[in-house]
Order: sequence, then structure tokens, then C-alpha cells
Amino acid sequence: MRMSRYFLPTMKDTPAEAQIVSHRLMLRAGMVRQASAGIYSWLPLGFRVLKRIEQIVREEQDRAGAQEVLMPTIQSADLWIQSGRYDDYGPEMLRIQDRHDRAMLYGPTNEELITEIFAASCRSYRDLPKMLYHIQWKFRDEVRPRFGVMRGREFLMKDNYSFDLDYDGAVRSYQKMFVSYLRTFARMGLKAIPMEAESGPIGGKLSHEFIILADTGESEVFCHQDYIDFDVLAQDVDYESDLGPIVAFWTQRYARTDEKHDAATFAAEVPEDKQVHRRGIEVGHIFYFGTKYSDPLGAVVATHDGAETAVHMGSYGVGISRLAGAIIEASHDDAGIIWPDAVAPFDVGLVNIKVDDADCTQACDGLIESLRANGKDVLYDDREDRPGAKFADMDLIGLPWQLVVGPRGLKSGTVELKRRATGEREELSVESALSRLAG
Ligand code: 5CA
Repeated sequence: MRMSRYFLPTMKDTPAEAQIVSHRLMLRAGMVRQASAGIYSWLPLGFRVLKRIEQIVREEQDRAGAQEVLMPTIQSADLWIQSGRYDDYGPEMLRIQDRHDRAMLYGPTNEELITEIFAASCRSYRDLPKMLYHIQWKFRDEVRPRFGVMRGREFLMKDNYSFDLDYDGAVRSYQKMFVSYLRTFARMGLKAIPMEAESGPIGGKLSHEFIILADTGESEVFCHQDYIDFDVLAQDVDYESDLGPIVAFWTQRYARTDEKHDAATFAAEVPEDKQVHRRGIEVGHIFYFGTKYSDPLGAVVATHDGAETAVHMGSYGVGISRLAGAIIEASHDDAGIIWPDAVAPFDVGLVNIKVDDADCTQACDGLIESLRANGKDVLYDDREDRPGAKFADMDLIGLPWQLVVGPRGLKSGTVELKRRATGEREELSVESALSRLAG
């Protein structure tokens, strides 16, 4: 993609309305634009990041055995009246009247609708277990939408729902999602720690929040350093095997948010040099809630002996749009965003220092072709601008690698390769730069 043609409205100045660094950087990097309070349009650069986050979530859901569906954003109020949540949800729910005066709503979550879908066609224990998820926009009329996409009113969520015959089956599904979340966030370059949680309006007995550490997080968190040091992806997971030991490891050491924190237990259980006390952002939340929805909505199946039983359910959410902000909170410096490779909008930013120099332009064209052949996405700065302004924009938008082509280097056959995360620069031959980037 040529920057001269790309819709990338970057800003030099810090927007006054943004209180936290991710919000400032997302606006300055031209990733999003506010449409109204807590509602955002995603511009090309931001949309690419959103899609990459979404794809990692999807791959890890599928790997754990879940199946993707797509439910609508607008729902009828009927099922919510049946489940009893139509009143419970209060002013957070956006209620809509259609032209026939039917009560509709913009879904804040989908337990009711998925339970109805399941109940309509699954009648036997043979249909179980099932895990169905979708990636869809939600609306919650938050009292204080703030921090940009981190606490929006409209936001993109992955929500998965599990259906099992009994408690033991439901625990297995819960464990699958627990482990799949560890992998999902690790693949995004994040350290996400599961912490015991309250289940709030979703309801239920067993619940964990997945929290990443960042100074601007909304909750205070307390945990054991071992969890931060642990390399999740070093372990390969077989979802058909017993996942109990993995979950046991992640639940045996101390990890709690301020809501559940107990200073005396923390001090007694965690050696002083392993005590971590930071702030955190909730990027995922999983719940087991038994028959809370299957009872009122009639999601029952025949058991082996012909009796009928309501299915045991859980729901599992990931804040996909929130993650775009959360990743920036966890990975930035004074100059801008530092995208982890796995979610970067482009792999390489190619900077042509002198666009009116035929050699530079030719070298850039060749580099783009070779990088593309290697499956790399390249953003090519072919604008007529000062080198300083180009470097500042590249640092701001935070692509993992910057490849700089200038007339002086080319004379001696070299280009400059910079790693955004470390600031390390190297003068390399074109071939070495390409092989470094291919790795
Ligand atoms: N039905 C369940 C799980 S599928 C549910 O709705 N859970 S939740 O309320 O905890 O939301 C799941 C995730 O969505 C949260 O962990 C958070 O990452 C994200 N999220 C929740 N509210 C917002 C919001 N206002 N703005 C952005 N992301 C949000």
C-alpha cells in the first residue's frame, strides 16, 4: 500500500478529549474516529488491526472445538422477557420500537438468542456437547463511556456459548475456553492472567476474568510473579486430553482483582519478592451459569434413560475492539505505538527518503515485490515529505519493522533496517535485509 494514496489521517497534536495513551495514539495514528459518545468508526489502519485480532480469536476458538455462527445485532425483546433479564438489564440496554410497535433491542450479549437456537433443534444427549460462538457488535449504554474503544457503548465482542449434559461436561467446556484464552492472548503478545471474578449480570457460580497488566487499567490487580514469567505458547495443547492440570496451575497461585483481593492471604501465600501489585485491563471474561437460561427458555434434552434435563451452559467473552486499545496500553513508547508482530496492521514500513531519485524508487519497487512474494504486508511511504516527518509517522503508527532507503546508502549497496520495539538499526545489504525480514 502506498502512503500517498492511503487514507491515514495522522495528527501531530494530542487530541484534548483523550485521557489515556491508547486513546490518544489511536486518534493520532488515524485508526479510529469518534462517531458519537462511545461509538467509533474504524479507519483503514485501525480496521486492519481489528481484523487481525479477530482472526487470532477465531483460530483459537476453532482449535478448541467451537463453531462460528453469526447472530443479529437487533433482537426481539420476547426472549429477554422470558429469561427475566429484560427488566434486570435496566438503562444499559438500548431499547427500540419497530414500526409495528414491537419491542426490540440492540443486543448487549446473546445468551437468550443462542439458547433459543440450540433449543429449537437439539433434543438429545447425542447432540451434546456443543460450543457456538460469534463475533458481533454489541451495545451497552454505559453511564460513562470513556477511554476510547476500551469502554465504548458499541463494541465488538467474541461471545461463545457452551451446552453440556451435566456439570462435569460444563466444566470440561469451561476448561477448554480457559486454556484457549491463555493461548489467544499469548499469541497477541500479551500476558493475560486469569483471575477469579464476580459474574455480574451474566449470572453464575464459576467465573474468571482475563486481565492484562497496564498502568492505566481500570482495576487494581495482585498476583504471583510466576504467572507473568510463564510461557504459555511453549506448551502444545490437545483439547481432547484432560485440561484440569493446566487450569489447576493457573488457579493455585494468588491472582485477584481488587474486588476479591485479601491482603492477609496475599501476604501469607506469596513470597515478598514474587508479589506483583499493578493495574490491569479485563480483555476476556468466562462464566459457568448452569441452567440459568436453559430452564426458562426450555433448552432441555433427553438423557440416556429417556428422562429430560435442562442443559448446563457457560458463556465466554473476548473484547475484540477493547483489545486494540489494550494492546497499545501494554505496548507503546513516547514516539507512538509498538505493535506486536501478530496484530500489526502491516509487517514492514518502507520509507523512501528521496522519492524523486530514480535509484531509490527502483530499489523500493524491487523490495516491495520481494517482500510481497514472502507474504509480507508493506506500507510504502512514497510521499514527498521531509525524512524527519516520515520517520515520526512510522514511529507513531508502530509497524514492527522500518526499512529505510536513501541515495547515500544505495551508493554503497545498503538499506537501513530498524526494529520498532528496540529502536535497533542496522545497515544491511538489500539481500540481508530481505532475509532478516523473511525470518
Ligand atoms: N455474555 C458474556 C460472555 S460471552 C459477557 O457479555 N461478558 S462480559 O460482559 O464480561 O463482556 C465480555 C468482554 O467484552 C469483556 O471482558 C470486555 O473485554 C469486553 N467489554 C465489555 N464491555 C465493554 C465495553 N463497554 N467496551 C468495550 N469492551 C467491552
